[in-house]
Amino acid sequence: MGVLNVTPDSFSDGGRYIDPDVAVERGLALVAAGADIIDVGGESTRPGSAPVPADEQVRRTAPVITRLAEATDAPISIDTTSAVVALEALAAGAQIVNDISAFRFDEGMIPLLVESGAPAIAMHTLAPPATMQDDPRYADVVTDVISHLRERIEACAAAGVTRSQLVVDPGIGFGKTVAHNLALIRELPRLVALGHPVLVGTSRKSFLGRLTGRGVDGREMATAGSVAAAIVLGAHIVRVHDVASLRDAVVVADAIAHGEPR
Ligand code: PMM
Repeated sequence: MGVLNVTPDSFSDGGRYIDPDVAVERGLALVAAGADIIDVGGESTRPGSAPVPADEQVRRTAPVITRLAEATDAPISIDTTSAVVALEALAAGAQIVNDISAFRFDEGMIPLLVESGAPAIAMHTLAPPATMQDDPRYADVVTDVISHLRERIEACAAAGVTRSQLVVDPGIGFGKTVAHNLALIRELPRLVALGHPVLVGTSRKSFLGRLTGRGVDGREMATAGSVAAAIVLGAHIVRVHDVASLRDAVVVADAIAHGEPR
């Protein structure tokens, strides 16, 4: 999954793709570099960030999704916690909903999944981005994240979402210390055992900076290390900014985990 943030303020690519022409060009470049999914977002979720109104998210993302959907067959996901934004994105040609709140922040989200049948990513976050990094604590991070995601799957299923629609994501960096992030990746097989496809998003995140001492623009090799580990430990989808740089690491880790591609 390649990241396309149509935002002025995302932590690593904020402001770069706010012009729709540049965003569409970037989205197509991600696909040409090997991305199987383009994840379009109109709201930064960096720690401390404030929510962006739904109409502004729609204004940023819908025109880009319309043009991308005309230009490529690669599935497009919409990275939002707002049901209105997700609905407009699906109408514009997106096929997947990526919700960092696992459908908790907007009560319209689960009904939208039932209505649309769209595949959807349920990510764990301890709290909204504004406060999530204020001293995050767990009894046991891996057990707590898995029980939370299991609870969200059950809430979706009870409302009529088909289980096969759902992908789960431990939410690396969302209300987590470095130790929490490392434990979640190390113990990924326990999340894989839930029986849903697993997405892991480590790309350029601050725990990689803390481990390597590098700024956000120098974390590509650190991202490669984390992505390779996540794939070998069972991740099905990895969400990255620089698909061109990371494709080879993904191909090799995938071949080690599952055998050569046919
Ligand atoms: N990380 C960010 C945004 N959206 N969605 C999912 N499913 N998983 C993630 O880890 C994730 C996400 C962080 O912000 P960025 O778009 O600036 O990388």
